[in-house]
Amino acid sequence: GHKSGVFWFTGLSGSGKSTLAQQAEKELFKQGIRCAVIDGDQLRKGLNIDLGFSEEDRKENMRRAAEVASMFLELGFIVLVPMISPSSAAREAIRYRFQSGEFAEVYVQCSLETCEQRDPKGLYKKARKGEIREFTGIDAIYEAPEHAELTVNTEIYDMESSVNLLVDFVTHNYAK
Ligand code: GGZ
Repeated sequence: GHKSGVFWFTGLSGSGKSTLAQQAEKELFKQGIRCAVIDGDQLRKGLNIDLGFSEEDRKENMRRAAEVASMFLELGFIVLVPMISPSSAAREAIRYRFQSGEFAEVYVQCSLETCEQRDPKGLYKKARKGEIREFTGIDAIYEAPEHAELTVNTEIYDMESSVNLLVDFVTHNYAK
């Protein structure tokens, strides 16, 4: 096992990545595991405020998040990174930034249809009306992972079960 690791959550907007990461962080903390959440949406309010949603900017967004994650990893943390990360190639580049035993891709799976129904921030509605452009799943591509270490389907499982699945995966494979 390992004492720390980076868990890179990929999935559509509204798939539940941020909620899953936040709740898992709470649970891992309760179990005495040092844990940090580096949220793409949050980074975009500060460190990544200069970035938009072009392919290049998303890639840079991911690169910076990976660098921050790496710093926490070196400090011995379990690092959860919820970030859409729509491009398979960009995710592979991130994977190779880390050693094999310290990185895992977590696919937060949920159909576009359900994410669009949830639409917690009304962004899909805006994207459909053309008020937001390059929106993932609408007019920007999302490439689902084919070899994620863990898939959490938030469409089939409720948040509590999804959190349990993730926490078990982390504690059994990494936080030993
Ligand atoms: C995708 C967008 C966009 C566009 C704004 N495309 O679900 P949210 O609302 O709360 O979080 C999403 C966030 C996406 O940031 P990430 O850093 O995770 O994306 S990426 O990895 O692709 O760089 C979404 C909101 O920002 N949002 N415009 N055009 N999501």
